[in-house]
Amino acid sequence: MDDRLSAGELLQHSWIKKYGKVHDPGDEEIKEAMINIQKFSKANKFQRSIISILLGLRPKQEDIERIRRVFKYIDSDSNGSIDPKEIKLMDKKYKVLEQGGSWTNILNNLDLDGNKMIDFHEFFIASVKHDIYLNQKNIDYVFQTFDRD
Ligand SMILES: [Ca+2]
Ligand SMILES: [Ca+2]
Repeated sequence: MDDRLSAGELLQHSWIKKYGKVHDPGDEEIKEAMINIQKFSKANKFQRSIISILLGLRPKQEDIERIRRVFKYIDSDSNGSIDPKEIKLMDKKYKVLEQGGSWTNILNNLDLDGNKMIDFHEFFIASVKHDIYLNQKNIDYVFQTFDRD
C-alpha cells in the first residue's frame, strides 16, 4: 500500500495550508459590515424599506458571498442567527459602537420579522454597502414598481 498522498489529497493539503484562511472574513470586512449595520439602524423606516426592496430585487452575488462569510464568523454558536451577545463580543475587538449606542437596539431595528433574531437575510440587507444600490436607476425602478396602481 502506497502511503504517499494521492495527487488529489496533495492538492487539497497544500490548498488548505496556503488558502485555508480564505473563507474567514478579513478584519476590514467585519468592521465595515458592523459600521453599515449601525448606519442602517439609524435610517428611518421608509429608507430601510427602500433598501430592503432594492436588495431583494438585485443582490449582487459577490456581496452575498462576502456578507455570508462575515455572518458565519459573527454567528459564533452557528445557529444561523445573530443575537446581541454575539455582536457585542465582536465589538470588543472592533469597537465600532458609537457612544450611547446599544447593539440590542441596533439589532431590534434590523429584525424585520420581529422574531428577536437576525437571520442572514436581515443581516445582509443591513450590512451591505448601500450606496452602490441606492442609485437613481434602482430607486426609479422601485417607484415604478409601486406606481402601477
Ligand atoms: Ca448565533
Ligand atoms: Ca428576525
